[in-house]
Amino acid sequence: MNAPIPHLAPAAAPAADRSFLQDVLGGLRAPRKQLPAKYFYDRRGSELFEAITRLPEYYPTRTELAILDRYGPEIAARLPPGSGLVEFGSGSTAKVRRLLPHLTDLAAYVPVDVSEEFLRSEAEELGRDFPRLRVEPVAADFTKPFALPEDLAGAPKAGFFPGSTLGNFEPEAAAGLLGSFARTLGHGATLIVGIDLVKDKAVLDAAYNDAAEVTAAFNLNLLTRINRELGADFDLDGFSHHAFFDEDLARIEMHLVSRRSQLVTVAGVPFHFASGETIHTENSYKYTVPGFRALARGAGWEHACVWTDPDGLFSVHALTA
Ligand code: AVJ
Repeated sequence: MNAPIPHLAPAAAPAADRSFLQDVLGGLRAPRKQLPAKYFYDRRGSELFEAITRLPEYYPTRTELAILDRYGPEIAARLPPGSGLVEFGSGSTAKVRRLLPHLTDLAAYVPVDVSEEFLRSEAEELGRDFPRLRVEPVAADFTKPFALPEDLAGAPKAGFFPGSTLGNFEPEAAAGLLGSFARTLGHGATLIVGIDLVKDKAVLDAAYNDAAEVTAAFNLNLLTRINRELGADFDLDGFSHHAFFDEDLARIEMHLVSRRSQLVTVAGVPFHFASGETIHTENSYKYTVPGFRALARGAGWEHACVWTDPDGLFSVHALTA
């Protein structure tokens, strides 16, 4: 048995909460404090992210949607006929809705997401809007192995991983994830992936430092979530949002900067923050088209096709296993 954790009833905490606690304690104990970006997306965090996607400075979502709209028929034609379409980390179904009108012979659409409640409600709504589509949601963390619905065993598979979510992973982990998608989907599968592209630093910095400070609220909401779910006492005024593009590593880094020397307690465990010390909360890697192609190849995927917008801001790739 684990030692009892103050402020929490371990026996009552579901497995997901326990790994949240372990990940937070582990991240704050590291010499350079960090927290996994996947925990941004509680209800409020998901709402704030939706608001980010509508900001004038945040180009990725609207650019990717424009690519899907413009090349939808071509993208859809890359999927094996009669395939089961698996979306990794589906969240909102806004993106797949752009492809579904061109995918009339799908065996099923399988949205995979950890947020079970949101997953079910989105799946139901999609089923109402596409009555001939079989929707088979799977509540799972796509970074860990999971099983596809058994009735799809005989169908060819396609994967959909939009939004440049892959950018949240270090290149080595990103390659590992692409490899695990290949194993989940099987031989002959197609994977459609959205990848944000390297561009002018000023454009990237602005996208993560919006004037309305929605990204700052999104970043700080992680502390609010930790306070509420893990019995912590982060002072929200004691931390500020910091995001910048590192040109050498080709990634945006987001941090929460301690504005003073302070002590914070998480589930009874004290953590000291020096003034100016940061918690690294997110990486968002950007790729060139050849750079992404090389990453995909190294993970066992053949690069079949790429679509971009006229300004070269964002890319959608078709890969085959
Ligand atoms: C959802 C990971 C693609 O990295 O651009 C947006 C998350 N973070 N603004 C991104 C995010 C800050 C987003 N991804």
